[in-house]
Amino acid sequence: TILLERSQSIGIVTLNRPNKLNACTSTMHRELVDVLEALDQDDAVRAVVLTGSGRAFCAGQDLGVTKQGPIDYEEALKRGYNRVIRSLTHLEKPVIAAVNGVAAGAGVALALACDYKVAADDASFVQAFVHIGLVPDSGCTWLLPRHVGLARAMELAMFGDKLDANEAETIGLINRVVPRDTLLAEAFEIAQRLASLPTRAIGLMKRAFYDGLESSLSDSLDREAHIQQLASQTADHQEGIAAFLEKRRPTFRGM
Ligand code: LHQ
Repeated sequence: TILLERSQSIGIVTLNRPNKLNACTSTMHRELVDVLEALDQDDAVRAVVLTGSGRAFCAGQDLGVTKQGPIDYEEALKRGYNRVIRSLTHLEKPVIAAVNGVAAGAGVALALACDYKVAADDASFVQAFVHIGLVPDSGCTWLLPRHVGLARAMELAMFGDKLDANEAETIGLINRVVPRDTLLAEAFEIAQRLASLPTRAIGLMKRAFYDGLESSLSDSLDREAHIQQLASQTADHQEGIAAFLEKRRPTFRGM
């Protein structure tokens, strides 16, 4: 249900249940966590793209499984979605969401947990939870207001209206909208650009931003100092300084 392709230094992860609009099952969660952990460990990979096959990005939880009997939602979330969201946000490399179509429910969370979001012009975003009497989960209550502010987040969650890609860009839910036919090429180009940057520094800044969102300015200052110390020990920092002094472009190797 998850495809992994490596191309140059990019890992391309594809949610692959197109006839169910890539709605998530527990198998899919397990595979996704395994793939993301493998990419995190793989030094040859310096950026990751997450996309969906077919006409949707991800329709959230597979509602069909409710027919097989009652689900313990708390368990399903803790074992499934929560681990996926942590794998994305803890991955110390840039992750690009290439949103190829509708993202609904937890599918929106998958995109929000990525570090850069590019969407096809016909993609859309819907906080579908309210339509089935549920509340936003999979990190949406944390991620959504941090992207679009509390007023918009509450509005999207309460009404559950579909937001098109251009509106999503305008309110800061995503970074960029591109023509549908060029989505994967654009996402790959963004990934390549990010992969040519100092990967360790990007991984560390990602950690610092997430931690910073949950702590005081004073604690953030101390944490930045510590994280900067780690960044300063990388070969890419030495290369950056050398290139500056020699008035040439740096060649970062991601270490
Ligand atoms: C689907 C689904 C789907 C199964 C489309 N499941 N088949 C986590 C843990 C535990 C519990 C609860 O919640 C969560 C987190 C969540 O994510 S809750 C939110 C779950 N997701 C939704 O409520 C979204 C439901 N889907 C929709 O609202 C629409 O399908 C969207 C807006 C995604 C797309 O609409 P359309 O483009 O009009 O497509 P469609 O509705 O015709 O769907 C196409 C097919 O995909 C259809 O199957 P069929 O056999 O008739 O062709 C749908 O039944 C199926 N599908 N979403 N989540």
